[in-house]
Amino acid sequence: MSTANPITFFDLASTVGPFSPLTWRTRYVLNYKNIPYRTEWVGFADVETVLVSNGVPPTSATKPKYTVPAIIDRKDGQGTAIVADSPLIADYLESTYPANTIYPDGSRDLQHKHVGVITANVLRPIVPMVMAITATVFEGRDQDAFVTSRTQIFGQPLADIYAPEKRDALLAALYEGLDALSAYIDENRLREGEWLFGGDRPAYADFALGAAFEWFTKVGPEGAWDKIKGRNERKWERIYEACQRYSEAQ
Ligand SMILES: N[C@@H](CCC(=O)N[C@@H](CS)C(=O)NCC(=O)O)C(=O)O
Repeated sequence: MSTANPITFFDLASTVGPFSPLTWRTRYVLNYKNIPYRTEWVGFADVETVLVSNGVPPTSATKPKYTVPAIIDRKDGQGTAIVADSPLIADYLESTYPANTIYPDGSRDLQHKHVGVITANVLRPIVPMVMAITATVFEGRDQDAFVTSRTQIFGQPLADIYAPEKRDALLAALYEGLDALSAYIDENRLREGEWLFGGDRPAYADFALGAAFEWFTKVGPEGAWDKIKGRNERKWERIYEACQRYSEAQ
């Protein structure tokens, strides 16, 4: 890898810029590690076609089989690495570009455990809150493909998932998840510093959490970020702001 041969990073094209909580993890890591890359913006309807034509492997045996983030690293004559699936990409980038570690003190397994807790307590309750709005940040056939696929996955029209009468309960579920994550962070805190999981420097779980809030701020319900950001001693606003220094989309 060199600046002449940057990594290709596949992310979703949208009218609000990058918003996927999974691709954001990869972008933060690439930026934190100062790895030259070029984003290839892919329409939602074209994910499978573009990834297959680039030789990217599937990430699942069931639909959707092909997903972003994915990367291609043409390592200047040392072979080409093609990696999909955000945890595998994190492991690949860490082992290939170890400077600015995302797994401080050999904490790889612990970081991925933390990400599991973030997924259960933050990503899961956000999902029903963002689906209908996500459809509006795609256009034309990308929007059609998103609506068709998510209506099938959820078994109901997207507007029903976040119907007005469900909103208070969905927000309460997110508050509950944030409270649980806050307690988990307080119990597991290994180091003092601005980063919730890494202390004086970011660790992978910090990026996974910042990525969840990139998602919520871009496609969450209007005003919802303002309701949650100050909770739990402002942990969520603080981590989102700390991540902004690694948020440039190249
Ligand atoms: N396990 C994968 C999941 C990635 C994923 O679900 N990506 C979504 C965007 S957030 C995607 O590419 N979906 C394509 C589709 O639904 O067709 C990872 O962690 O990278």
